[in-house]
Amino acid sequence: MYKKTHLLALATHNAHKLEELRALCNNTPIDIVDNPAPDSPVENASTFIENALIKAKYCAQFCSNWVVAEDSGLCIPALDGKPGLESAHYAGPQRSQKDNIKLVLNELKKRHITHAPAYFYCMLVCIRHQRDIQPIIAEGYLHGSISFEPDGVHGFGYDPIFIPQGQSQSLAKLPTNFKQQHSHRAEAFKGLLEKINQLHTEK
Ligand code: ITT
Repeated sequence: MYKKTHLLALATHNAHKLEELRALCNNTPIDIVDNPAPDSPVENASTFIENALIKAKYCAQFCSNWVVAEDSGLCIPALDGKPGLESAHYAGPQRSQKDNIKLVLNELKKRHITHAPAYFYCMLVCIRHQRDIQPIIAEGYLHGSISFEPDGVHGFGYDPIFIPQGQSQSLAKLPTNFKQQHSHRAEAFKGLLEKINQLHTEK
């Protein structure tokens, strides 16, 4: 059993993110507790990092732990980077993830695009308290392309239409440990962990 020395609160209401980040904490000194905030702040910034900080600072009001938040999305250059920051609600505030996928595929078809490179991006921020002026930050990418036939049941969001570079199946079809090793979230988490460890060895 790995000794857990850092207990971080995760500022998300997305159960899939929580599950993926918890799994990434295996064999690390980090453990993640549920979001103590009763609701979510408005994410109205124009960059991933600012939105992640909005979530982290909001959550930090409700606990004394260090807080981690992440803002992520699918970016498709052929759609000028969309859904991007709007990934969670691309088809509208009340629409499902299936509607989001449908809209992405329709937008590509409308432009007669048959091959669409794309990438997932994840920005992770960690703050020690609400007024932390030096947030610890790390980012991650997963490159690939869009599949026009949604397929698979693993994961969440756009996983059924995203084929990682070098693979022939969607993220939702690949074994779940693929994301644990290669995802944008996994890369960002590794970076964050290195920085947190560094802080502790510098002390
Ligand atoms: P919180 O703000 O509560 O963390 P959220 O889902 O609203 O949850 P974001 O605003 O960061 O989070 O939006 C991220 C969206 O990007 C997410 O809802 C998916 O649509 C998409 N996304 C991010 N990572 C993904 C992944 O690993 N697989 C599939 N889709 C992903």
